Amino acid sequence: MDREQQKRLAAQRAAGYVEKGSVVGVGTGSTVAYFIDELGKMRDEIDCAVSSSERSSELLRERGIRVVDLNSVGTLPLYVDGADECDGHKRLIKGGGAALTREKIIAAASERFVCMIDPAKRVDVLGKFPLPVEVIPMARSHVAREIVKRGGQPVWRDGTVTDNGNWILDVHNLSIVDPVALEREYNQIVGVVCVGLFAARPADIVLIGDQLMA
Ligand code: ABF
Repeated sequence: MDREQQKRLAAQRAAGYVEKGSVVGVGTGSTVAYFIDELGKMRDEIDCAVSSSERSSELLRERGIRVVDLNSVGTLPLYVDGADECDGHKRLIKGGGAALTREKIIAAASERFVCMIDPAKRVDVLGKFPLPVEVIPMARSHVAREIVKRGGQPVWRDGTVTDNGNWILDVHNLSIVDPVALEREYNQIVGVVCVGLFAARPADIVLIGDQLMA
């Protein structure tokens, strides 16, 4: 089964977690695009969506799904998103799609976070995928120097501006044996808006294709 079929299966399985009449938190990326397709088929059974990116908002609206601001709803019952890497403890690297900050906010505001991956993203130790870090533009060089001091190799994702008007540094050559500690450490660097480690708040359920990760 190829990667796209795996992604589509995961999205179909994730749709099964959507409660009737609920507000659904929606992530960003190509796997989420399949999930949005599934939501479109059941749009009369959901209330509306909270979206993690302008791109996902556009896809949702094209399928007739109302998109609302997170501030207008309370805690969400469900957030569904993809990831770039996932370890055996459901901790994730996210942000390849430059939507990490809003994704992390909605995940924090959701009772259940269902993450959809294809098998290639399942790793023992996070870090082969460069770790995205969203920074305030004026702080890019300062944050890069601080990351170098901590053993990382940051590369500016030149040309990418996030939906929040910020920039991204991708940190290479990491072997993240303690993702919670690294998330906390990078979060302390002045100028960092968000770290693409979802470890303090990992996924609750991980779908690898249509298989539930134990
Ligand atoms: C998004 O999903 C990003 O955090 C992550 O980079 C992306 C994975 O995208 P895809 O599903 O296209 O592989 O949430």
